[in-house]
Amino acid sequence: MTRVIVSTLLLSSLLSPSCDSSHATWTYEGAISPTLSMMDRNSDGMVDRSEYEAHSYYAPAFQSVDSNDNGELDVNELEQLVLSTDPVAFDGCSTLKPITITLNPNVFHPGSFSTRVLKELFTFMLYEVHARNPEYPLPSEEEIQAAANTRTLDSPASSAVLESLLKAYDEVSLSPPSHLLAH
Ligand SMILES: [Ca+2]
Ligand SMILES: [Ca+2]
Repeated sequence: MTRVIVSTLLLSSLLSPSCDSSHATWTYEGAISPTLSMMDRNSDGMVDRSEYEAHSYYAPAFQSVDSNDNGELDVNELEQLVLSTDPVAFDGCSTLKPITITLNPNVFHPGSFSTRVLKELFTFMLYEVHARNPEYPLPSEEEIQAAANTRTLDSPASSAVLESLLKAYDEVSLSPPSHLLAH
């Protein structure tokens, strides 16, 4: 094993323009070498089937990784394994699952900064009321968007939405955001 590490370091040094090992060129072999060293329990510089299977978990079967079919894995075969395999597989976890979170389209929307801030404020307030009382009638998506499009809290459309939301907060016994109480 020591021989492999040394030869890898030598290789890295040879590849480095400065020939200074502290600035050795990054190589796949160099990156994989510590992994091979860790798996190589009998320190013969190769990873045999039992050494591989002690760590492989859900990784591909040994024979599919042993591309030259000599019963042992060298650093290049391990490199190809890493490059072709989802890293999660090495952690003993199941393979990656599809994302199941559905993004709320109300949270991400185009428009100017002021429009977005107003829409987020109104939408936040709407969700707070809705969480407390799903039956309570609230401004529609269109009303909120129209108010946000005015880009100001003092516009008639925004004032109407805000007023109805503040009334809703009061009626479902919620405290509204304190900076809105002056309005
Ligand atoms: Ca070995
Ligand atoms: Ca092999």
